[in-house]
Amino acid sequence: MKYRGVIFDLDGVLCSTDEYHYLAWKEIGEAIGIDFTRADNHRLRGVSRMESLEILLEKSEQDFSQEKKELLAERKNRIYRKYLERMSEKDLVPGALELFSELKKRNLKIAVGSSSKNAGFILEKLGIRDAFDAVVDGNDIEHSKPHPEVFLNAAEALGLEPGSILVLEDAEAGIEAARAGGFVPVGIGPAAGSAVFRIDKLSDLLGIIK
Ligand code: B16
Ligand code: MG
Repeated sequence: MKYRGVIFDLDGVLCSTDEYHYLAWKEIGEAIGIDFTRADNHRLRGVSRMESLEILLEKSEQDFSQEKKELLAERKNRIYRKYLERMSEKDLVPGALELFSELKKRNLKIAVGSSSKNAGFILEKLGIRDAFDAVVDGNDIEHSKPHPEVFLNAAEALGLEPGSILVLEDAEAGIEAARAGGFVPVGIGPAAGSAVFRIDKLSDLLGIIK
């Protein structure tokens, strides 16, 4: 078999937290006089919290000190975490558990590779914290996607070569990261334009592995 592992992105692949990010950033935008739109939010997919803030601040004419930026990012995260609190196993994307067990049956290893520092909390809420052979998230990396660090760390933890791993991503930044690390990117949803493979739903992944 050609592939030996799958790395799953979290937000946008195994669950949908986009709306929560949007509502939280919108509240921050309002506090500093910025109209933050859903189109703006789209640009934040896969990028880190501080980089997301920098994108939001492109709309502001004010200069913010590093200290103020960190306070804004913390405030956004507190709002975002309140939304995450409401999540449960029902928020796991349909077909995920079945896919994990089918992949394991076929002797593929599975990991999560997420830019989010809240990934552990989200995985717990989704009831899949122990489902993976490895979890690498925003707390474990210095460089966020499109840098490949998160996926390279996950490959190392799985003990597999990047070329033997499919990376399932919803965001262009994640597709780029996978490509840069020598992985095989699989795009899910409309955002991931330049992936090697494209799928519409999780179970379609089995058609690629065969
Ligand atoms: P946090 P992923 C990413 O998660 C999100 O797509 C992105 O929108 C967010 O800014 C980033 O995590 C950081 O999230 O504020 O929770 O650390 O798609 O890489 O799983
Ligand atoms: Mg994502």
